[in-house]
Amino acid sequence: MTDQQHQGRSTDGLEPRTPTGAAPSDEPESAAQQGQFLTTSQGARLRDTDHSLKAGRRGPVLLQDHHLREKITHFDHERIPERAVHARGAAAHGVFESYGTASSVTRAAFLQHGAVTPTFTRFSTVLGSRGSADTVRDTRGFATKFYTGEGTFDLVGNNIPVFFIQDGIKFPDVIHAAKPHPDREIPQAQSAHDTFWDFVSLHTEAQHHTLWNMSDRGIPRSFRMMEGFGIHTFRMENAQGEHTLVKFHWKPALGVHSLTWEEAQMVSGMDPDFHRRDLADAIESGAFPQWELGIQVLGDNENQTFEGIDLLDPTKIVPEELAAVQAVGRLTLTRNPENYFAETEQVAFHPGNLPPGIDVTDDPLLQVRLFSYQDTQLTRLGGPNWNQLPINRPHAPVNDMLRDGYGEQADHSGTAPYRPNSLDGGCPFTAGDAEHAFTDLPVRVPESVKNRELASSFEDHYSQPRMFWRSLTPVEQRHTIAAYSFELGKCRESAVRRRQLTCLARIDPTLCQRVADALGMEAPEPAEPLDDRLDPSPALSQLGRSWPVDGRRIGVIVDPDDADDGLADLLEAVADASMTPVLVAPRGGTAAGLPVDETFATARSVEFDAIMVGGNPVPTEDATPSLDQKAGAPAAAGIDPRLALMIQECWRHAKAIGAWGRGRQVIAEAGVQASPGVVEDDRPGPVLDELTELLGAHRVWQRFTPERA
Ligand code: HDD
Repeated sequence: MTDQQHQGRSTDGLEPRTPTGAAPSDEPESAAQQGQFLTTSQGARLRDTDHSLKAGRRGPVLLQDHHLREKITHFDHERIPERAVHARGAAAHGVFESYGTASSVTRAAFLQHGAVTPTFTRFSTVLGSRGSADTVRDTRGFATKFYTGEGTFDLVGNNIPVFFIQDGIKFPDVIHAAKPHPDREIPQAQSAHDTFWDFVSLHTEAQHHTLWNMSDRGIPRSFRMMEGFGIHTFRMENAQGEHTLVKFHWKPALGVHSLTWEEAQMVSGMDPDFHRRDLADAIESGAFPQWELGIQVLGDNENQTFEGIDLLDPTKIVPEELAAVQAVGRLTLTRNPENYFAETEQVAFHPGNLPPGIDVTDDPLLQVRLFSYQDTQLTRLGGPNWNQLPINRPHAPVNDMLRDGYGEQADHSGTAPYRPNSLDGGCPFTAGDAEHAFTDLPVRVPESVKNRELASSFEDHYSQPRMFWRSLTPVEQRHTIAAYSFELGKCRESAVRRRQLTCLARIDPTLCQRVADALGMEAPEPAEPLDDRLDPSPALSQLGRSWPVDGRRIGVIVDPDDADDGLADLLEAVADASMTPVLVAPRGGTAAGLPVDETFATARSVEFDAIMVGGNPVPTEDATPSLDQKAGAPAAAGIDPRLALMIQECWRHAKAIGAWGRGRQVIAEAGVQASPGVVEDDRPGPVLDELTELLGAHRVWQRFTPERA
């Protein structure tokens, strides 16, 4: 029998459908600022919306004013509870194109050859409130909704492949420890405080995730330059009914890149929306962010282990050198949301949104998540009908028997919302495999007794952090040492610091010693021998490869009174290389007839991936020498101190610096000598070519000396 749910639908080209099957275009027009006249919510045209109805010009406001009451009441209820975690986020619509390479392991239609599926992806920080800064040290959420023709698939992952805890029952505990202290509600969006380090040093399963957080992964340069991970092991089923265990990976086309800690802190102050802006700007400019979705195919076995690694333990990875990540499709983010609240805020993900061919495993973290996400929306989105919000509507036809409740938008027809029935034609029918039904895979549950325990393999908390540490290059290790030194330096309780040092001793003695030195404490000996059972995994390092430079921002600094016609060619060449030129001058207006984008009063080095200096602008009256002194930079004779600061910061952050013409003298006066990553020429063209080459590696890594992390 054919199920009505699958008539005439394919995976691609789908439109959102309401529970009654109505497309959004059938709905009343909800977009504002479009019609000719302003109306009430009931459609009555308004004569005035600026004055309340009063008893006389100077008299009291009348309760009778129904427009006033509607306007104020609606405003009073505009806010909804922010997410308990991942409150701050940015999102984009996109499209997922399947390569078909996963068809041997899954029957999911959206992973078959040529399938094209609309998507919505939301990136987030975990700890901060909705208004917190983007560039804090934190894990980033990476959640994608695939609106497949067989039902929505939500891949709700992070940019770090392991999680803090092994059993979801501890989630409230780790979040209570990491969120601001309950008395003063500080610090905001930070892990650098006592309760966080108290928790992770007591629950040592968290050490692996924490080490990733302290590495450069905790401060991404851009959402577009992050990996994503499904973290848990999932189970797939193919058309022949065979099962496979898999782990999901997102690989960014632009590579994985990070800020330096000083940059991250500066950006938090000068542009708290840095990542949000970067994502929206890139999409708007046509530099569409892309990721390849890959899977590690791990075979299914009774123990659910791979090379001795417990696949049900979400604090463990499977190194790519042991199981290659196989590309199965490509995600391209193509469209910014039109309304932040309606889309980015109201989108609701749920790891239990699974299409036929993909199922969960018994990972105890995932199992608890299956309850939590459904539940949290009841408070956050005000009732059980949040799936009817436009952004959450499946694109597959829905024919459920859920009825009524707050926020019900569907006008369900029929008299018998139960099955079987004899009054509504007995419909709807249930589907079998042939009609693409979702199947709970018939996996054998090992005979056991009820208990509150984990398998003994979950007790290994150190072999993988040690592997991660040993996989980092020296410069990445130095950044990590600096991060621990900062975070533990913010802890007031010496017992907490000492306990965390005992954890570091089991990861690596040098790491422990260097952090202890920074804290002025004694480094403890490891309580157990170091666990070297896993070889380093070079894939875990961010360095050593070259990547496309699309969307990188190049600050072009000129003297507007001395700029020539070549400037237009230079800006065009930057854009032709898929990067964004930003024209910077001491003052606004134009330079060589081109609009100045940023002035010395608004621009700061951290906005740019590289700079090119092409002139020596005369210091203006509003130049602030104190800025120069604050950064401890030597006073530079004859150049604007804000420009000197910009050049010196770029130098400190190991960014490529280019100079042509009179700009060569400027960078020299700012204290920048000929050295790797400093490109000089008489003409801007060759400078740009070399800068572009250097940007492929993201930074001039040689510039980070052992002393300067
Ligand atoms: Fe979670 C949101 C990722 C464990 C409970 N989580 C949330 C979001 C992401 C993750 C990306 C934001 C989704 C969005 O943009 O709307 N969470 C993870 C990952 C985990 C994880 C990768 C482990 C592998 N989460 C986890 C556990 C629990 C939760 C164990 C509860 C027991 N998560 C929630 C939540 C949130 C949430 C409180 C807040 C808002 C929401 O769900 O919709 O229910």
